[in-house]
Amino acid sequence: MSAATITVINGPNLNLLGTREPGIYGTETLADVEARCVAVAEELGLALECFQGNGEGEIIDAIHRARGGSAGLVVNAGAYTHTSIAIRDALAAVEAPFVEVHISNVHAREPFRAHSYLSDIAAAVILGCGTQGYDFAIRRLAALVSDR
Ligand code: CA2
Repeated sequence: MSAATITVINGPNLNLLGTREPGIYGTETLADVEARCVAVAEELGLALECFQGNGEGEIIDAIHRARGGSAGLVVNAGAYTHTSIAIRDALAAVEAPFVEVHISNVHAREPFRAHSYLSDIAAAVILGCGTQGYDFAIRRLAALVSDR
């Protein structure tokens, strides 16, 4: 049997990780984060696919591609978290669970970051753990997938 696949989706501006605002987002680049996700998935016997997009439509297309093929998703939709009913609808159409991740503690920032269109349909939400949140999310999905 082939390994279950976890899909990691990062939204707008997360390609800039490690280049600016280290006090909020840390010093790791997106490539560093994705490499760590691959290592964690390998440790857990999972396959991993990563996607980053700056546009709402391309993120929705990536979520659609995960339908059927992916056992679970890690989603940091960036600022679209706070605005996008379309990304919410795409995630609601995926049978597999998703874990919402934010590198920063959005509740300790501007009030407009406190609302998420995704949290109430997420299997779990991880906030303010830095880029380690992706690691936690994959481990949580591994537990959820093995329970199915
Ligand atoms: O804390 C998070 O992970 C966020 O999803 C990051 C988004 C922000 O809009 C959300 O409210 C919270 C922004 C990502 C921007 O990433 C950058 C990384 C480095 C330099 C500049 C932006």
